[in-house]
Amino acid sequence: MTEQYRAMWEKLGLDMQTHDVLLQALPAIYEKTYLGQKERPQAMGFYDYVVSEIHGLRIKELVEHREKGGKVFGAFCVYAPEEVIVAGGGICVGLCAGADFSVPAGERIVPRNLCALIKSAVGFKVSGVCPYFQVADLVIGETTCDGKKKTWEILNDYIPTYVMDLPNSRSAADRDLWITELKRFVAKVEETTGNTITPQKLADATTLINRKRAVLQRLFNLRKARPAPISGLDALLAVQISFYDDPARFTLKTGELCDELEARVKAEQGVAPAKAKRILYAGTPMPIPFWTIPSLIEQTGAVVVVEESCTGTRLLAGGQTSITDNNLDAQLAALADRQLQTNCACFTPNSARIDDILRLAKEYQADGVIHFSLSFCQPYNLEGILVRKALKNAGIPVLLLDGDFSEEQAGQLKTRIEAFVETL
Ligand code: BJ8
Repeated sequence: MTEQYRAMWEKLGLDMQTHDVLLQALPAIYEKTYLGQKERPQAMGFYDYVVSEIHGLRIKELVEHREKGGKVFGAFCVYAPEEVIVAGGGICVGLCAGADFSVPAGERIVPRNLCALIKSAVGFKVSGVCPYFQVADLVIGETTCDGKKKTWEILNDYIPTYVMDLPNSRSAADRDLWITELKRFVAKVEETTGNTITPQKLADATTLINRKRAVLQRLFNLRKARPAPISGLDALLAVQISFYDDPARFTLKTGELCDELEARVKAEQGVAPAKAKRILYAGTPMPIPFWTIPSLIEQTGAVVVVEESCTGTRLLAGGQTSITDNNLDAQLAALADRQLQTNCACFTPNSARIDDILRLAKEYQADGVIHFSLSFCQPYNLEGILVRKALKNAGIPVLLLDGDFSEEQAGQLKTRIEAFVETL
């Protein structure tokens, strides 16, 4: 893909030399992690193609959108409301934040004792190797953990960054605050795009995003089957791509994947034997291309059957956003009510997350839970202690891990994961 897109990347101001190094490394990692898997669903070919074109075709689409006067919004959190962006005629993309490659550049700007996700994201922007950052008109930050909320002030020197004030608990006053924030965001999107967000436009956008959410929920429901019809690695990839791809296309192609998985479930065909150990992943999100944890788990012969994370069930929390009537305020309230069911560890108390993990362990027949938190992520590392206590009380085996995106860490995690799976 390199030659075909070179002029576009140069125009976007990418650091071509460093970008070439990244592009050379990615195919080998992908091949090693993904293409050797056994019994892969045929429909995964679509996601393989999307990854092979991740800096190509999708970026071209975003550039073309901008050439027609459209705007691109970059986001880092499931609390950034894609529905509002789409209603304003914008495109929302998840920004790159899951590679060790960009961490050293990030560490030159922000302290080393921040989680790898933040350092990777900052590194991608300052080193000019992420075309998504280059094509974005505005970054949406949010006040979740301390690391993120202070990083936005620094990132704003490199790219315009708008911050949404997410409350850290869920009282009636907090709900009001978040609804106010959504209204403020509507005004920001209107100012950025020059388009007015009408109730009808928001209803249409909500319908589109609801469809994407519904197909992802269908994918997760199919993973409850035994034997598991899809690997944790492949399911994670589909979710990661949902943050980048065109929502309508993604919904269509993921529907095709689900059709295939449904046939597999009927035929009792799986990616691993029915007796393979089933693992629930809980913890911090796994942004593309961070595939280490499911890869290590599945190398042991176990299967990841569900992820309690924002690249998993937390993304789908609250189900469908109801489109109450043709009234903007009511729709924003419905959006807030749906979003506030996402149990991010930045909330306190956050016992609903623990209830969720217990429920998911049962529904997906998990033999054990691996809770992974990025190092220096205080919310998830601390909440992991409460998760472990609750799971132990329920008699569910649990392993608490923390780490980063590096190869060295992967070696240590491998030993601990292997030992845990063996005990199940
Ligand atoms: S709603 S989980 S996507 S904030 S890993 S940057 S918390 S120090 S990512 Fe998240 Fe939204 Fe919450 Fe979900 Fe901070 Fe922890 Fe780093 Fe994190």
